[in-house]
Amino acid sequence: MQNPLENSSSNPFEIAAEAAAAIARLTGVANHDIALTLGSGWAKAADLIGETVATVPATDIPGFSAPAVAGHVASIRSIKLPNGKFALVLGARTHFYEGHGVRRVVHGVRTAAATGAKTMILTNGAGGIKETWKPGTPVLISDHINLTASSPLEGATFVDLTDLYSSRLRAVAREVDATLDDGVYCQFRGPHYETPAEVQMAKHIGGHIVGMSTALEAIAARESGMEILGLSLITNLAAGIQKEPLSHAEVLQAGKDAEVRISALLAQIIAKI
Ligand code: 8IG
Repeated sequence: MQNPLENSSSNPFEIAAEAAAAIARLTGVANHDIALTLGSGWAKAADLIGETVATVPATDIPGFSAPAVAGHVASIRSIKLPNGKFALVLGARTHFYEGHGVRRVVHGVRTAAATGAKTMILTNGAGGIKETWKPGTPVLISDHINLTASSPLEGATFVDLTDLYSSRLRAVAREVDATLDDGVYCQFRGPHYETPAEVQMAKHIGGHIVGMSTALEAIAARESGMEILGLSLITNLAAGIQKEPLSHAEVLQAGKDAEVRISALLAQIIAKI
């Protein structure tokens, strides 16, 4: 079945509205207040933030499809928070490197906005450039550099990206954990990791974190009027910063080791939003 988002004559916002309607029908929750995309290492957090009301396979919702990478879960969950609000958890992220186009990459964010979510929490597993960060360190994203040469915005849509990663929400996160460091996230296309020279480039242009997601999603979230919190789990030091070669297995292991701490962190942040 062809994904409707890959048909250039379709309207991505209409498909997001259809997806939101399907989520309302399949979860029984008419509107969501906050949405989360859980990247590598963050999946367990969903269990801690509240009571899961419904779990829906992402493939039952217009515009979504099965994920390409082991360790990413293809489901959408509705969670009732202790304060009575509802969180939409997007476990299925489409990455830009999959080559399905940027509309598919940001469909989860646009769907979240169409369900009523006013806050978008974007999490990821990423490489760290700051040598003081050990694998397993969560950091706040303070800003990004989009190195994909792409944008989710179509036509002459000029969107301001000042304070894209909300300073208010970063302050909320620091009320929970005052030791949280922050950094500028560089989104590369991937799926290869960077060369050490590319990591040095990222460092020289002001980057601290390297990854393959989040920036395009944040742009779409801002376009949709949501307030954004970005969190990276540093699962490895970026190529050349660490002496050993990078491996996906190591990345998954670092995520597992940090899971309990970062899940609790995220749950406590959400309780304060
Ligand atoms: I996890 O070192 C993870 N994702 N681009 N570089 C890039 N993406 C990543 C990395 C990394 N680690």
